[in-house]
Amino acid sequence: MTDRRRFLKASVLGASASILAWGGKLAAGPINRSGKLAAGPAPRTPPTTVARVVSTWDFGIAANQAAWTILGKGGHALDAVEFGVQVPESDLKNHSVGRAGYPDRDGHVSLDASIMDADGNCGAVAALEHIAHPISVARRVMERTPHVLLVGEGALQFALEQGFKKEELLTPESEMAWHEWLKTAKYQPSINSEVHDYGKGGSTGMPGGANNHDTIGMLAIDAQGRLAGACTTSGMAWKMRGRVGDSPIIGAGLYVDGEIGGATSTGVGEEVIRNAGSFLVVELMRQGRTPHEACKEAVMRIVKKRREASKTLQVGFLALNRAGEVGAYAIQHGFSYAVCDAKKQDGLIPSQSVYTTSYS
Ligand code: SD4
Repeated sequence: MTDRRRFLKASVLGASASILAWGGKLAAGPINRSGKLAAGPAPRTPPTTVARVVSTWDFGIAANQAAWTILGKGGHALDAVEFGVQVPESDLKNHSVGRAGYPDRDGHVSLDASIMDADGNCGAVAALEHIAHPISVARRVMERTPHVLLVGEGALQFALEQGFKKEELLTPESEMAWHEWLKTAKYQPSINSEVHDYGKGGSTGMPGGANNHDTIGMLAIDAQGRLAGACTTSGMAWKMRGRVGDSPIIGAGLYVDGEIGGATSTGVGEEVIRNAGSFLVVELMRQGRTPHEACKEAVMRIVKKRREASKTLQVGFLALNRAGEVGAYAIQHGFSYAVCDAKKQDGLIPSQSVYTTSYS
């Protein structure tokens, strides 16, 4: 690099840093040589003022309805997503999110969650134990700490300092399922476990309950056009102690950009992390793809890299752009997403997928 180019690069970085320090609101565009903000590419879609909330899987219907109690009254998207995903976090029949989530292979229920708003504010917790609403702890991380992600003991300590109650999250039913699993201790993530009856074993033959993974990811846009997202899970059942999935990783399980839209994911988190999945979906929307096209491309990246493995694993993406358009795509048949707005509060839409054979 020539001295002149080095100098120009340094000036640009310097200008950028001083704008950030000043706290001014950055426009979409890059910073030009004079240090002024240049106009960036215009977002493809105009913002909507029609409130809408979407979330993963059929348990998203009830979660959306809770979110709608806030959105429908003109409330803030961030409050709506936090309140909405608390529904599956509290549901004792749901063994993949919050209380009653299936434990890791050593019997500990450990939870992952993240939350993000349109301005890039975000917070997350990972491997958090004993707290029934990890999404609310994630929001506190966002609003009351200088950090983005707290994990394990530190996350628990912070939650307790914030007044959250320490609880036993392993229910007798989940404990029984874990003991059943210990008989073989075979770790085998199942596809679309959420669509089976809770706790009945399902067609995967997993002892004590088929739903060994399924996450709620929720995206909302409120009547003022503000976007927000939340994602919460107990992760893969019987996972290794300390394992963290995509859900609390900003850019993997969740990403929101107020100029473009938001995305969230469900399925085998390792595959989503490898591809920075939700960030990728939002960036593809920035380049002009619809939410559906962006989700499909993100899924295809995984499939291309993992052609054999992808035949037996599930990953699904769900996206909402700032115009209120919704899209989704999954590797396997069986992924669905719930959509709620002023017209219809209990919509459930089957996602398109790469493979059409149902393994569930
Ligand atoms: C994880 N992505 O921990 C989560 C699990 C999940 O549908 O979404 N299951 O990897």
